[in-house]
Amino acid sequence: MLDFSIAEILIEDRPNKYWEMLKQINVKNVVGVLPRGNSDWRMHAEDEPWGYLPLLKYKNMLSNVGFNLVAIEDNPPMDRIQFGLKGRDDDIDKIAKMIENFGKLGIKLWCYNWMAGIGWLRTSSHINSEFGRVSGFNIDNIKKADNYHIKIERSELWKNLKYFLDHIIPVAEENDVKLAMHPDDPPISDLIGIPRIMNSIDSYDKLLEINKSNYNGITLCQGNFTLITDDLPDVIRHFGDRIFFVHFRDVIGNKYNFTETLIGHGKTDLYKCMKAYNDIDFNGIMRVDHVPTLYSDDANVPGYSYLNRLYAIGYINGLRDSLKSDI
Ligand SMILES: [Mn+2]
Repeated sequence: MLDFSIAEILIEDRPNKYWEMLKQINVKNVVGVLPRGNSDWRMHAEDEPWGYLPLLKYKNMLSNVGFNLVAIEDNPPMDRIQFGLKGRDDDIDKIAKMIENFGKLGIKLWCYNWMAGIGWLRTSSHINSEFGRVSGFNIDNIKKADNYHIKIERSELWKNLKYFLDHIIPVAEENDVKLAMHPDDPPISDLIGIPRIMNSIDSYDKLLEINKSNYNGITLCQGNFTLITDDLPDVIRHFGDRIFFVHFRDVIGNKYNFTETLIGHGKTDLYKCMKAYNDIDFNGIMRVDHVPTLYSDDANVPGYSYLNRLYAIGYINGLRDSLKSDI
């Protein structure tokens, strides 16, 4: 049975008209980011947006509008943890505290990633396509880029990840907060001189192997996973109940050269994916991810067109309804 919750990510620091539109199409659950830019009238922003009080204020703002904050998708500073640098234990302690705060506030999922140093990357955010402006990545564009200033071996990244999980997962268990690892984006194994480790099915098997807790799980970002497998529905069945969170989007191209595209016009068979979520009784959270920017849309963040996200939410609802047993 498909008992998942459709949530939408809110990237604004205060209510806007899109939030009202989401409620009107029955989206009540939302995914948030750390309220790092939520400044007051003195332009004072929080130094530690993972602290209890900033998170409380953020959650209350959302619930005052009528939303239930079900997940946070954002990395606090993690460079020292990922690179294994001096001071990493202080940063791990901060994350432990953040997880405790999530627990106190009923935020039951944290989506994080292990993209050390650089984070997710696009080489263009304003490519014209028949569906509106889209973001894309082309590895040829970054051939002349300087290597990242820190060097690290792949094996060290794995060691540091295990060290991190062994410290944080017990805190997550105690506070009933699940961890959902987002894949490397783009899902390639080296980026500007830094190895990356979360970009294959094997690497996700290994993630689940190095810490076997039920709180150690996956963000299945379709746009990335579809670039590392030719059979995404099979991968969904393979990971089953360790998928806690789904990013519903699609791309065209390959992992070295791709653009995002309108839902239903990419390389992924979305109906078969939804059937696979049905097969595994997916009961986590699903949200729309990057979409093309539609003409006249007034969202100013590439990939987060208000109108097209509404379209994608409708698409998900339609696919889900098509699988209801009484139809
Ligand atoms: Mn994603």
